[in-house]
Amino acid sequence: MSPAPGAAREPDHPGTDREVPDLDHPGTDPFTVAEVAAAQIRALSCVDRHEVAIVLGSGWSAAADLLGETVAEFAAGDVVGFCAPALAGHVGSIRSVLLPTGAHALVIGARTHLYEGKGVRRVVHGIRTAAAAGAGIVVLTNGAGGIEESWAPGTPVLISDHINLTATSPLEGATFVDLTDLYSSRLRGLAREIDATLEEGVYVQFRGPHYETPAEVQMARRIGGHLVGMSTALEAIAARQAGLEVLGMSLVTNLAAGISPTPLSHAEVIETGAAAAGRVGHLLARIVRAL
Ligand code: 8IG
Repeated sequence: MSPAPGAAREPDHPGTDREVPDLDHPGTDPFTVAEVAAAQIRALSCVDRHEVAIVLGSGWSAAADLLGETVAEFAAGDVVGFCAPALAGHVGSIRSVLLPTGAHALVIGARTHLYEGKGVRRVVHGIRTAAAAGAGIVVLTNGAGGIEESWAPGTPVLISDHINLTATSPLEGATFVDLTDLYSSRLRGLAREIDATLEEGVYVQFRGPHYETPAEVQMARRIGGHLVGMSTALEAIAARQAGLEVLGMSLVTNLAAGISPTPLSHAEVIETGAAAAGRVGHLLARIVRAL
């Protein structure tokens, strides 16, 4: 017998006894796949509800050990719809962490980027899974290029808004979602209670994977951007659709192209991230406890 269309291209997964729908099949409802993934996470972690989700981007992975007690950790490839990470410097695991407040956090170190070419559904699957796992808040972190000269590499910045230059959306069909105050002013206020010196800026998402030309960075600046990166905006849109409150934070790991006289390198990004890891990890842990 041939399988139903859109069914069972994923490998075996624990916590499910039904056929796993294929996220990439146009006939598959991505929210159904997220429900299956959330059920697997419940089964794997024995945690019924994760109240907060945290996506760890470049430079933020040290936070995973500082947030609280890791209750369970699994490879992204063990949960339906998640992909193994494409890149060195990106963690590929998903953790269930018990916070000191008694809340449970789903810590997603396995981000799929648009530039991987796996489609927008994969990019936002972690967000939809977090919502299905019970999260009401998502913290999106990333490494980014800084347009503001005064932001030295290693500076954490709160995202106040975004400009999506990817020419795509995670929403399908006539789904008109309001994005006013997408990066919750309430949550930014809580973050600034932890560190009053935190700066804020507008994040501009490019598709990548190349970095910008200096002219593109000047364009991003003139249209109101302060940070350039290759993630987060699409995830934030999906989070708003799913009813999540969003806190976004960038770690400036490099000055954007043309702002600094030296060319960009991925090695520099990793190095700066590593140097800032402890500091921003502690900052993130303190903020998450206050949410
Ligand atoms: I880390 O300068 C990091 N990610 N687009 N530009 C873009 N993405 C980035 C950059 C950058 N630095």
